[in-house]
Amino acid sequence: MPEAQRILVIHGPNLNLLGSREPDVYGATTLAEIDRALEAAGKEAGASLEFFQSNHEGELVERIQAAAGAAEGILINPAGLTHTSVVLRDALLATGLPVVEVHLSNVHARESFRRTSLVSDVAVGVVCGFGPASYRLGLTGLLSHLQGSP
Ligand code: CA2
Repeated sequence: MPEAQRILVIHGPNLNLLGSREPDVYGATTLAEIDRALEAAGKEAGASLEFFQSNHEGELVERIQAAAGAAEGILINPAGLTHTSVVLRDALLATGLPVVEVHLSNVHARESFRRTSLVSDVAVGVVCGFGPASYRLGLTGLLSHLQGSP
């Protein structure tokens, strides 16, 4: 049996609030529910997933740094840090790992500042606008990238 692909799933600041506030924008699904569904999808596809959420930029950087050599890819919703964080971008680049950026909302259909991402150009792909399904679609894309599909 081939080794499971190890994927680190990162959730940025405030995503711990999912399901409890602003359901009109971000839906009613909690982060734990998203993780559970993603874990099942990963298992089905032969991947083992690790999950990490933090509201602190430095903690996110440290977890990303630790993924180098310990994971094959990173699936990340950088949340608000998408639009501002050079340090998160630098940490992702430094791992040398393929990164897929995901967003629940369609960031292009909202305020103009959300159209800027400091992560997108260092990612192999970006998925946004499909609610929790963005994560599953992003995982499928990341795994197919790892298998060498164009
Ligand atoms: O659509 C996404 O997934 C975002 O990454 C979510 C970020 C936002 O800053 C990005 O532009 C797009 C916000 C995450 C905050 O999540 C909350 C969830 C529930 C209640 C309040 C905030």
